[in-house]
Amino acid sequence: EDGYRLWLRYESIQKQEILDSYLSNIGTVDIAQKDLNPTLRVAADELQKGLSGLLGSGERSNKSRLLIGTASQNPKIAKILEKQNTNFDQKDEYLVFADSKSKQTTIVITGSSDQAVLYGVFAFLRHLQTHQPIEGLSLRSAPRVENRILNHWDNLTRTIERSMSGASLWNWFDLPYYIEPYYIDYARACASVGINGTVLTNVNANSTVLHPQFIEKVAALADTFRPYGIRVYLTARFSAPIELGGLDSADPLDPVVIKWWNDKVAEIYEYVPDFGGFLVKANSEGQPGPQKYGRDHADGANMLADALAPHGGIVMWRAFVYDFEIKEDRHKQAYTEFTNLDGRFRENAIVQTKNGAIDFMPREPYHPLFGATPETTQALELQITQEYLGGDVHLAYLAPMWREVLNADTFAQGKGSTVAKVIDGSVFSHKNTTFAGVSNAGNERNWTGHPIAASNWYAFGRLAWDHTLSSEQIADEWIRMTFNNQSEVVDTIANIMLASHQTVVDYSMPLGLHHIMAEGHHYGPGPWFDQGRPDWTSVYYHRADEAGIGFDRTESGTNALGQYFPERVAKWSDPEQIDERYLLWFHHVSWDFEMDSGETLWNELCLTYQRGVNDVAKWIQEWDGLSGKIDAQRHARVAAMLIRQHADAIFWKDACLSYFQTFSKRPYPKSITPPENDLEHYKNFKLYHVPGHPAEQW
Ligand code: BDP
Repeated sequence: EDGYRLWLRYESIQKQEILDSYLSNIGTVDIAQKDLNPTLRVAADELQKGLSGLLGSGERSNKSRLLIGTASQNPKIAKILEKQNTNFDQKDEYLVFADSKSKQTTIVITGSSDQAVLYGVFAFLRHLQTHQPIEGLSLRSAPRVENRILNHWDNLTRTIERSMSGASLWNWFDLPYYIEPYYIDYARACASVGINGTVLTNVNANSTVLHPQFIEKVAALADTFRPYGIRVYLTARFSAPIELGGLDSADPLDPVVIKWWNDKVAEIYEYVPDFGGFLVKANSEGQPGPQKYGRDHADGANMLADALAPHGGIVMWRAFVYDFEIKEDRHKQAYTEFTNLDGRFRENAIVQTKNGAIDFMPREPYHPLFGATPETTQALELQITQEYLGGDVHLAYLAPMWREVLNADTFAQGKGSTVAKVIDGSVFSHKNTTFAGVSNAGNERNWTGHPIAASNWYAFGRLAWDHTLSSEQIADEWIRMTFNNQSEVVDTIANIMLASHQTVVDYSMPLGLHHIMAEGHHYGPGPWFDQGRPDWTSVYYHRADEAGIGFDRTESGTNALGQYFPERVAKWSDPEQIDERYLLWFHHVSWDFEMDSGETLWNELCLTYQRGVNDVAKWIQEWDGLSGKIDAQRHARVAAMLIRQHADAIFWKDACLSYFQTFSKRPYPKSITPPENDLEHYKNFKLYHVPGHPAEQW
């Protein structure tokens, strides 16, 4: 059991009474052969695969039947839906239900499109994998967001930026001739949670991917993914007209440049008729962009949007922008630039915004840009890869973190204007709604390195489909499908997973601390780091001194807080009232500041680091208790990684506390295990064992 099958394991059901009930209600699969296009064919194949795995060789009722297909392609389904007066008015909406009469059950898996039928098949199989009753079966769901897209930060050399799960999945050298069988399993995994797009290449883009030799390779991947409803996207390097086209400019208003992109896009569509479009990182961290020519982000985005529009493509223009000229607070730059451009973007130009304003920190307050651009569609970009959350080594289930952002109220149109509702278009009524996640999949046998990290891929897809799902429900489903349905297994793993994000925050960057990681790699601590451009250091962000710690972003500081809506500002500008999880993000407070618990800030900081460490120690015990209850192979791998996570957590705590104590000059509270070494030891530590990582010594 090496984890390759992810949550699509379809292991035979051992519980007799559940198996019996399924066997008597799930009959022969009836799929009309007429118009059986590739999507319906993979839906039928998946169903067969799932049922033969789950039900094994058990005899299925010959009285019951299972109908699958759309109304237009399967007349029997059309008849049933007509009788029930069922219509579909939403894209990719599926409907799965059972109609039982004495000993005979008819199960129908249908929907508004072929794609919806495939989603319905996966929903039905999930129902069985999680041992839900078949009586009264009725599943109906439609995606709340149109584009649900994985962003792969994969280089053409097959390294993956900020990931540790092996090499890139895309075997460019052998494409287009050789289709790795795992491409299909990737597509199945994506489709099973409703993901319908994939950006194949890194945001730090290489224009070579736009060369016809590469487009041919991209087309082979697109052909492979198409039956699963997954469209392919690419990152567009803004200077490609120069590098690839031999032009002397990439000015987005230059007719020659415009023509180059129009031709390039038309060429791509010849190879990939349903090409999704481009994702662009421009004028950020050294990437080329329109500002070089005195143009702005809207000029750049619109040029590409216009090239893509006739073919039905979109451009996702990233709001993660900051340049080399340091402004007073990097936190403010995206908001300033993009609110000024609101109303200028084409309908198919979407601004893609990270969940927070700095950069995927272990915990960030939601980005002030959400809700601040009523005329612009904004996509949410999450990071599935755990760049700042212990790489693929630490156990961190991220649904609770994403829920925090989705639930956050922006107050854009009064109370209840949550980030989720801004993204799904219900606050400002936008088209092309988009939910993006930086993928954590690589060519490791189990795809994601840490076996539990696959839950984040799963959770991303489920939330992109339906952002109202709870972290608990998603964890519960994933555990049952990935491991098994024994309640002790489900409860133990769920408890660990649901606590894990908070735990990682506790031992790394608690109480609103951020960007205090080591130089170059983002794995371990480096709160002392103070070299180079200020906003790449740690001291710029924690601002610890003898008086206290934290970044004053209120009116008395940079006033980045002022970029939020007034209701939010009112609450967060007062250190006594702000949610303490964001305290040091917005306030510089004294070491003796009194926390809700009654402890001083210094003591609370120490106790929080210690709690993080203690939590991981507890998990080690709890995970031990699962021995023999889940398969040995994955059990052993997680157990080993927890030991490393514990050691890393201690390292974080000891490094940070011994450093911060040089400012606080206060003793550790009694219940703290004091750091094992002196500060120099932590400062001198270097991590050398991650070859091939762009940061070299990750
Ligand atoms: C940062 C990563 C960097 C990415 C950048 C981005 O450290 O590798 O290129 O984000 O999102 O988190 O563009």
